[in-house]
Amino acid sequence: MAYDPNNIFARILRGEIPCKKIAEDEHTLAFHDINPQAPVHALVIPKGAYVSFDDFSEKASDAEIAALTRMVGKVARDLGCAADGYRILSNIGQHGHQEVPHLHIHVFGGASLGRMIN
Ligand code: D5M
Repeated sequence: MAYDPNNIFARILRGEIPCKKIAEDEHTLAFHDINPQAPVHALVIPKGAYVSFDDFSEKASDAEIAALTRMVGKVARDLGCAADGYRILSNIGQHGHQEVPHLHIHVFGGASLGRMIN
């Protein structure tokens, strides 16, 4: 799938629409999900134009991959999830029921999440 530069997260990255920012670095942005599914529900996205984990895992630089991984861990720690645990998830494409076509890692926490994966 070609990257759509007008998807909602691209617009957040360009500052065209607001977000509740948690943290940012050279390669990544983290913000609160607009429709939280848990007491903590954050999203971590790369600043690069990647549709999903699929193209990211193939085309992103080692620095981008490292930054995304580090940011996911930092966000979970900073939001107080590290001690009791949390869940990370990325929906990919049609079968993954991905809605926004810009890679995002969900970080869920703040309560026992049960055994469901979505
Ligand atoms: O999930 C896409 C997620 O993106 C879903 O949990 C809602 C969230 N979302 C959508 N628009 C916004 C804005 N504007 N701010 C914050 N969060 C948003 P998916 O994995 O693609 O199904």
